[in-house]
Amino acid sequence: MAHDSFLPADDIRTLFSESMSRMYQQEVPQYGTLMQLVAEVNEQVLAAEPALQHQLRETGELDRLSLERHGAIRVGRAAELNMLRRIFAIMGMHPVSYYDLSEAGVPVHSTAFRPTDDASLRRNPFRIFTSLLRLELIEDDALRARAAEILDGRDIFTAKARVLVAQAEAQGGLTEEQAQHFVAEVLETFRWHQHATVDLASYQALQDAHRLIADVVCFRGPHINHLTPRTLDIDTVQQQMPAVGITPKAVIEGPPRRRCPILLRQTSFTALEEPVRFAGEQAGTHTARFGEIEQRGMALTPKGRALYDELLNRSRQTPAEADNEAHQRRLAEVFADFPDDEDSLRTLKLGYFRYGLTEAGRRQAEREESASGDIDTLIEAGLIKATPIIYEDFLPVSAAGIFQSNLGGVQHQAYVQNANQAAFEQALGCPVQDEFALYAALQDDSIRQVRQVLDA
Ligand code: OOG
Ligand code: NI
Repeated sequence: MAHDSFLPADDIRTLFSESMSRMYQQEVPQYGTLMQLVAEVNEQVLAAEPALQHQLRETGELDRLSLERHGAIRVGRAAELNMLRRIFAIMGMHPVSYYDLSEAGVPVHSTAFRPTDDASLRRNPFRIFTSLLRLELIEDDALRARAAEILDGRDIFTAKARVLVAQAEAQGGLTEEQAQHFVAEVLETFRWHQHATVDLASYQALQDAHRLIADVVCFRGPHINHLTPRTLDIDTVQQQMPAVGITPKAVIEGPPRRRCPILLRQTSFTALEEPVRFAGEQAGTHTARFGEIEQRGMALTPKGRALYDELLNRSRQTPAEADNEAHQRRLAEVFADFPDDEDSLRTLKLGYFRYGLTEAGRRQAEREESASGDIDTLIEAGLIKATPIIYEDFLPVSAAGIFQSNLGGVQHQAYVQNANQAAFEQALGCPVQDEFALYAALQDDSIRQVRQVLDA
């Protein structure tokens, strides 16, 4: 079959993220309310900042502004994770980074499936933060065996989804019609199931070991547990959530508000208690699903990330602040040590930048005069400009904060056994990509391109 009769992976991802959003807004009406609030606040920001509006229009981001940027699921077995890798690959989403959450008392390790090249990120950066339960962290032998047995008895994928995945792999893509079927079948895996697969007593035993274990083990599938639209002003949305009847988690995770935003700030409304039918028709409830928002800034180099981690640790040395305003004030004080102007961030090599021609640079290139000097000289000469590369990944401390506030806020101690990237990759069926290498490649490519055009 001719290659051009296939729907591009980017378009399949968009079909998927849009279908998922529709499904989740129906399943969790509060999420629809959050989406509305986010869209309203984004409108207000754009009205107040015409320059930002102009910039977002130029970069083609205005249309998809308030739409989902990521979601998250948790699976129980290696084979489930492995199949997800194949499914997400068809949508142009590949595993980037390894996150060890056991350190924060959550018995999972994770990756983010996301587009990795510039053009695809621009089309639709939708990602799925995907966690694999670490059964070996369940201490009680009998309970661990029972959990494994329950998980072995389920298939979270439809038979048709399996057929379509095999077909996509064999053909090298899917036609539009096949892609529509594929997305509909894959969506089934993320659907909420009101009927648990176990009785109330089994649920309770798993819940007592860790709420997350019960969430992963007791249902037919790994229901999408949140979706996350992009906000232009996370502080305002956090503040306004109660007014629209939704309860925000206590604090915004990540760095404080800054002139030059770095990495990722995120917050959520706390997970809902939802009615569940257990085996034997016993009634009960389960708390897992929520809505989140995110605001992204510049990707940091390993040096910048080390400084971020150091300052974040410093801010956590005293007991947590009860409210977000106090938390943000403390963060801002500590992060005064993190340079907050683009020039310093770039020249100190704390952040990644994309280099492009200025108007003057373009004119010079047209005249076919060659320029000389290193990047800094070319910037000083006004021929090229640097713009921050946006962070596309996640932060383990923030992720742990999101997990925790949606697991009833109970803090668990760190597990003694920790990171096991090799076991994760074995389950996944391939290595995860290194996020720093991806950002460095984007930066280096942009440098190579301007140099070539300027003949510098
Ligand atoms: C995932 C929590 C992590 C984020 O945005 O950091 C996450 C989960 O609760 O399963 O989504
Ligand atoms: Ni999230």
